[in-house]
Amino acid sequence: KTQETVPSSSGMASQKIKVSEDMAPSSISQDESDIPTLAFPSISTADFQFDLEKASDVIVGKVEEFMDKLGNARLVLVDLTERSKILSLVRAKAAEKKINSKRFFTFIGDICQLYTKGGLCCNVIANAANWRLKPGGGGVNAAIFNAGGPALEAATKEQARSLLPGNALVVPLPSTSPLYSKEGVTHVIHVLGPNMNPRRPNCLDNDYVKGCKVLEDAYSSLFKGFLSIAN
Ligand code: AR6
Repeated sequence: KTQETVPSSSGMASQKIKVSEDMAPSSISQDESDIPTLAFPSISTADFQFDLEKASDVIVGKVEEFMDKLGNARLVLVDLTERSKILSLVRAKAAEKKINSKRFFTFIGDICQLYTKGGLCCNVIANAANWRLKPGGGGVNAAIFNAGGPALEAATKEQARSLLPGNALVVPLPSTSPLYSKEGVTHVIHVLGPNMNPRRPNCLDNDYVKGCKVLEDAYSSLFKGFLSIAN
């Protein structure tokens, strides 16, 4: 592997240096693949138009709550670009709360190519889903269903046909899915967050009391789902 295949920018500078200079990439993937790791996007903050300040408070609060249940597992918040406002907000708030950066960090990249493009081993990825658990619709949902292929769609249908806001659904990925064979992802966890977009179903009309509660429930369900398969 060349320099280009290691994380182009992983929120934590120290991690970047470690991956690119201190260790041989092959030994990294070996060591890292033993660590249960959940990569998750920021639920509800793009198409569902949830306020970023409020969402970052919820994310950091929930991560903090689950920290001592993690064991050696890791949580990684992912977004596509280094200009991601949600990643900056979460990084700053996590640092303020002195959250262990080995157990929780941010990462820039496509959640469907974390291993092949970013050198980051994540055995579980979360999806910001729609209530019908349908492929398409843009955002990270379209990307994950696309990368997961028909095997992900079939495995999802086997588990459930719909999801209520604030809930998560753990889907074991068949080894025929490219996400499994290429990226090492064994489970996808679909999460349905609160919606503030009037053009999408179940819009909460800016009710952030309810919205924050639903977003908290969504992350609780996600992290509990992850822990149920991590250890
Ligand atoms: N890798 C990593 N992060 C991504 C990727 C990716 N490939 N694509 C988007 N993000 P969104 P929502 C980030 O809109 O707001 C869908 O149509 C993105 O920058 O995907 O919960 C579903 O079908 C943002 O930070 O999810 C639902 O109807 C985060 O992922 C609806 O959108 C979430 O953005 C859900 O809306």
